[in-house]
Amino acid sequence: MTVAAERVKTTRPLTPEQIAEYHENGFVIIRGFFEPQEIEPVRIACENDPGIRGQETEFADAQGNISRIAHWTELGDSLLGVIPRLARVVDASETLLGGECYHWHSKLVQKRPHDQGNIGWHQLFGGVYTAGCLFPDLSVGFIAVTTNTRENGCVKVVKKSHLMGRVDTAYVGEARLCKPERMEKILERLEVVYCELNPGDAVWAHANTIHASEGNYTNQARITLSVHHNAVWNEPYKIEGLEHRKYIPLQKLPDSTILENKYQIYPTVVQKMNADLNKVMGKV
Ligand SMILES: O=C(O)CCC(=O)C(=O)O
Repeated sequence: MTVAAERVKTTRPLTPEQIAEYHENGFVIIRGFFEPQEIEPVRIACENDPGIRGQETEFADAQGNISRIAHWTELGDSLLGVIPRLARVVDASETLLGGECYHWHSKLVQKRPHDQGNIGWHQLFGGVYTAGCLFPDLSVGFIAVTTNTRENGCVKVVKKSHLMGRVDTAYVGEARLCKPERMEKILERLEVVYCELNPGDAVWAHANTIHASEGNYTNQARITLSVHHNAVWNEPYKIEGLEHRKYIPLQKLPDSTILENKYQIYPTVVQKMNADLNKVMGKV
């Protein structure tokens, strides 16, 4: 099912305006990145994939309210193994990072109706720095599986926060977040953007872009699939015990893979995580 990487290119490249917006603001919203027919099977997998349903890590905030996260590093031929390898996804990350990238990890973050878990302010680089990555040369793509609104806990980002570099972290409850004292000052000076998305819309963000999400106060589930890629030159310098973070060349797949049903539906193998968002249980 794999296709030689050099032969596969996206038919939906980012536009020069989208690329410029990402570099200027630290994120870019890409409307209609996936067709509704491509993204609906992901929502169904959340309900039916025995690798996911019931296997999520329940991630509690300081008040004990939960979000549910399924996390995987290995990419198989299941739907959720295929999406991080799709040409449009890989090419977006490589265009924004400026060169070849590989899969770091992917997550399904679910806030079921009335799950009131807050995911506090953090940077992707906050966690991967301790994993031994020297540069903030990772990208994260948040893809809306269901409608994401402010009321149901959509991802929110601090515009231009990528320009600040790495912000010191501190544990707030079990989660390691941007230091609250500094965060308070950042929020006085920079704008917060709530990324309200329809299913299939996506947001690509820089590893230093500070982001978070609030609780779901509606009757609708909020589900987001996030795909993380690391630049090849940014492989962690300490690999012992972190073999799952090693550079493995990505086998890109054509954009048409989902619409042509060229994937297996189940199962996706997920790993338990801890509250640090970037840490798989027991290892970074
Ligand atoms: O999907 C969300 O609510 C936020 C997830 C997040 O912040 C992350 O995966 O780093």
